[in-house]
Amino acid sequence: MQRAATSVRSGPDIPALQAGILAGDRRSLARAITLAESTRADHQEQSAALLAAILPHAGKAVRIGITGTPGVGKSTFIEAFGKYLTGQGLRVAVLAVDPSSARSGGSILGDKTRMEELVRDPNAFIRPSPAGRTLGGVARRTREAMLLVEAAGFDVVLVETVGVGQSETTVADMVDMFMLLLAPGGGDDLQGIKRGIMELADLVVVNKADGDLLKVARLAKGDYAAALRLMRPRSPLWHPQVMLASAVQRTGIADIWQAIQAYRAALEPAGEWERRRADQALAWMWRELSDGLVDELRADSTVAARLPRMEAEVRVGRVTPTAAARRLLAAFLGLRGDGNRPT
Ligand SMILES: Nc1nc2c(ncn2[C@@H]2O[C@H](COP(=O)(O)OP(=O)(O)O)[C@@H](O)[C@H]2O)c(=O)[nH]1
Ligand SMILES: [Mg+2]
Repeated sequence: MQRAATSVRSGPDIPALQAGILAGDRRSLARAITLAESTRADHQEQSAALLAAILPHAGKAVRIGITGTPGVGKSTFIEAFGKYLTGQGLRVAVLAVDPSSARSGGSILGDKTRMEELVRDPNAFIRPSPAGRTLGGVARRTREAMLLVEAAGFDVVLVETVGVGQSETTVADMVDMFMLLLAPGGGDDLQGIKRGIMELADLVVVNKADGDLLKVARLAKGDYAAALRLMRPRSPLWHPQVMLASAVQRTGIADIWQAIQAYRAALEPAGEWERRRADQALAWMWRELSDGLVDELRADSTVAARLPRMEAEVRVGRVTPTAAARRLLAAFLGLRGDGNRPT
């Protein structure tokens, strides 16, 4: 279908989208995120141009990752915390990284029934996890959405994830502060939470510290604090804290925001806040580079022709994985026209 001659190409008007985002227009923002999530090559190109244009206006938000096993109260907490923040006059965006959502058909944020107030709040913006086959793909789009919401003037970005594969590490790598939500009780077995996730946490929140659970929540807080003291802190400037909260009764919420401010005050003057972001940006570039190279390699016909046999030989142990990788790389590079194409 051809458009009228006045339109350069079918697709969104990028300068208009850019202006809309910078003016804080939610529809422009939503459309820009949809564009970033599209897998169409022309959309990706337009999205890249838009992201480059808004980049100087991004980076001003506090980026907070939130993780915890299903049922611990993440959605309820985000509702309470988000409403607290908008009550402080801040604008809050909620994003998610959930690589399982494509398979299960529903994102962790798809269920917005626990965020009824926040959904209707004009100072909040909630975006479910993008669908994607790989964690890398889902994470890339969430990172881009984060830049877009920042350019649109949001002050706090909450990135939610659940313990699916490597998703916590991925989210920890894109935020300033990583928060782990735990339920009271189960202090001894850490409720199946892997030690590695505990090590990523800058802040541990024992949720559901209310009613009959309050006593056991206090005990759990002590257990978790003891466990954290045995771990190496991520930064010498900050020792991860354990705090109590009730997302339902909305207690402990202000203290958590205060702890986040204290964390920032500890890291920022020393330059560590910015250094972390710089490291994250560089790591992102390298991930894009390796993803891009692997995509090119897989799309290469010479490599594609050799791949099945090579994989079979690696499977049965006739060729070592290293040797197979080297041969496939050589086949790939041989195609790049250096006259050194292996036979
Ligand atoms: N008692 C109590 N229940 C809570 C609290 N936060 C969440 N819940 C309940 O825990 C269940 C799971 O909450 P939800 O927010 O959906 O958890 P998620 O799966 O981590 O997003 C729901 O029944 C909530 O009402 C809390 O602070 N106190
Ligand atoms: Mg939830």
